Amino acid sequence: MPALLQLYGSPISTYYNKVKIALIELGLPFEEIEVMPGAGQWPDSGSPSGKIPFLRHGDGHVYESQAIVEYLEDIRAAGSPTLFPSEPLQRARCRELILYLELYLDAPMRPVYQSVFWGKEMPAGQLERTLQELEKGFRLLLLRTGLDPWLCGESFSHADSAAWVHLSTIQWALALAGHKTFVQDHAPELSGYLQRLSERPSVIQAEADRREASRRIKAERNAAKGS
Ligand SMILES: N[C@@H](CCC(=O)N[C@@H](CS)C(=O)NCC(=O)O)C(=O)O
Repeated sequence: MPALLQLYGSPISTYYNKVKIALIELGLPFEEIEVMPGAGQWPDSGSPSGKIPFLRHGDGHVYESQAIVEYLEDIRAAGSPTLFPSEPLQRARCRELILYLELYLDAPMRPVYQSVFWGKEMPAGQLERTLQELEKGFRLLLLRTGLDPWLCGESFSHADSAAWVHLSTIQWALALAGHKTFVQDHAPELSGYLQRLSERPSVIQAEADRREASRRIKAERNAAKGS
């Protein structure tokens, strides 16, 4: 029997959910093993960078979400669903859109996440700098997609799982930072697309698990504070 795919990380993590949505969409059976960043020692129980997610498959490990989803494509059975377009230039555009999301939208948000989700102090002027960078990120993304109806055309692709985790988290964090309508105001084209994504069964499942894990982790933290 082939080894089961084991996804390590936390359902509250954006990059973990990018991979999880891909696994569900590809119809690959997998097991989830909950670990927080830096929780384990590489190579036995952690990743070289300390980051999550990572994948274990038999005796092998794959680190970095993009390497993981490309591995999933490499091992899927011939004729089974794929999350990459078949035409090479469209495949390249799909990978390009993932990079836009990760480099020009997620990366500038990191200091804001640290502040609104983890209570760290934000350097002076950081929010304004992030908002400027986001405007550029949205411009790049929208220059290269017609949202017709998905990011890379007619079929849901790896770019869409990345888009959901990053865009929904950006919206949530900006609402907490007092900019609830920023995405709507600066990239109104994304509203219908985000609605479509939120109705996708793979996204509904990942979101339900994220909410549940988030509630549990918060309760554990509060209990630890009280003890
Ligand atoms: N480039 C990595 C990014 C993964 C990442 O940043 N994961 C976050 C959780 S969403 C993490 O582990 N953060 C802890 C850290 O930065 O040390 C990937 O694509 O897997």
